[in-house]
Amino acid sequence: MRVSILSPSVNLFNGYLAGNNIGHSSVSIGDLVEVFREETIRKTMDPKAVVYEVDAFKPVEDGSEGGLFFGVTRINSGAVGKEYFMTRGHYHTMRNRCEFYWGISGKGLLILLDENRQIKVEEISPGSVNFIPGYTAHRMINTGDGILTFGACWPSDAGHDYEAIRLHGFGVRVIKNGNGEPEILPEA
Ligand code: PAN
Ligand code: ZN
Repeated sequence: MRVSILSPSVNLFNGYLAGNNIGHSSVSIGDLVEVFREETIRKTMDPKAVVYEVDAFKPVEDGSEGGLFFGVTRINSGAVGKEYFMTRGHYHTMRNRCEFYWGISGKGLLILLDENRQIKVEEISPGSVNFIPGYTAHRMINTGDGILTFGACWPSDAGHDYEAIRLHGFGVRVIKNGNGEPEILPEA
């Protein structure tokens, strides 16, 4: 029997994914209308400035049952006013679908919001693993001075629902306080 060795097309060590079935997306200041508390400040910023990028490895068809997707997100260091750069955040369209996140580089906070609007905040750092249960919206925030890079693995039929967050928010905001430390404030 002959068994051939295939080269893996995904390498996690540098936080970038490349190869077959890997898509890339980039989210800039101009895309994040009314996502940050200080919308007036956001409008004065360069709309082309990149807030985060996602590489997503989709080895099965989007929406298919039983498959998994694997992604890497890189959030730049920065803020809109005092509010740290963060992902838009979402529920999964199929609400019971779970996900793993894990830290690759940098540091940040993961905000988890369930459908009863109960909030949990978890830290993420290189090597940390966070489980996101079903029925729970998730947003990652870069509270560090460098790029926050994290991995994610989620079911291929989960889907992304951004609308519920657009309408009702996350309940909290994470800002840099006068001591340069992250502070979690209730959403105004
Ligand atoms: C992640 C996120 C990624 C970008 O792959 O999609 O970090 O965040 P937003 O989708 O909220 O813009 C994931 O949670 N997938 O399900
Ligand atoms: Zn998700």
